[in-house]
Amino acid sequence: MKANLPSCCSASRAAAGDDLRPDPPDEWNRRDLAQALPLKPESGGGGGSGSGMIGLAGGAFLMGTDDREGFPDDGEGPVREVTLSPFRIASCAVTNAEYKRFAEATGYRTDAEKFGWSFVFHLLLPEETAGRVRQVVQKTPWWWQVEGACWHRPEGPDSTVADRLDHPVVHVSWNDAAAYCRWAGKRLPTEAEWEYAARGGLVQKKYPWGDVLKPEGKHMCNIWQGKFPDKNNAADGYVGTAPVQSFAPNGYGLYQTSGNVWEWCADWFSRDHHLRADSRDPRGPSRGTAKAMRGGSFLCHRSYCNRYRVAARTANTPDSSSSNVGFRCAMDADAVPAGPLS
Ligand SMILES: [Cu+2]
Repeated sequence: MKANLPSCCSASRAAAGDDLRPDPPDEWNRRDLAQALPLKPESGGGGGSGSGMIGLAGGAFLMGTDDREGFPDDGEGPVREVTLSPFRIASCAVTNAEYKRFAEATGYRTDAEKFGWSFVFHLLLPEETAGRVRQVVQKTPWWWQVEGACWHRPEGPDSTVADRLDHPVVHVSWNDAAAYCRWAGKRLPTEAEWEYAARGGLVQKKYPWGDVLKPEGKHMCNIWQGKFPDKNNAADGYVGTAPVQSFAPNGYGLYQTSGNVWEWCADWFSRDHHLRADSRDPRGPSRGTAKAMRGGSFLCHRSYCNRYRVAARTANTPDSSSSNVGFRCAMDADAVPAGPLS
């Protein structure tokens, strides 16, 4: 199956097969890559209690954008009024520590574990693992298919999340995210809920904090600095993921709704469903081939995809996973969380 998706931001399992090409492009100097690695942030390795749920009142808000910087083809516009019921949403993306508790409690195996591989962004790979990679995605050759990569071995067999327990879990598919939410008595946010929460109470601003990417030169999120895809100078402090509570939260108390990791939403992705959808608690089309993701990731760069804007969207098939996609949980306002995470 060939899914017609905005594809630069994360790699799809649908691309595995004919779209994969046998070799990483040799123009990428391995020495540069190796130098980039020590820039990966160290973390306290703490528990990373990202599960705090924030109650939001809902009501009417302006969703989408007609911004000239936006991507009309992604269905970002037009701006329309959407009305939401009250709901709750997590202040942070689900951490490795939290996902570990889930996996240990249930024995759940993620799609990446079942397939035996996941897509890793090339700069994150240790030299030795990189040497074993035989497949990269043809059109987006920074995505390398790494055998053994999964949420607890994010760069393949020789890696671990032990020093990143407070980072967002990655290499989780939509299926894996939904399974976690079910276990926790929660659910994924709808795209409308996600965007309402990510805007943090601001009206039609480009980012969760306003219209200026770096107010007074200050980095507000974990995205790409440098030349994509081979030189990330990590001016914001991070080459890969950052701990979930890095950078200042938005007006509603949500961390990192721009950058760090893409976040799965409940909805099937459609470029135009919202043109004819109900404006009250919209849930996306009833079927589709790819699930919506929001927020952009540590790989987003203005020159390339500029999808860390709060109205930006992308999508991937529900079984796809990569090193820059995670999720945060939501709940109905009156629901009671289950399990040890409550
Ligand atoms: Cu992107």
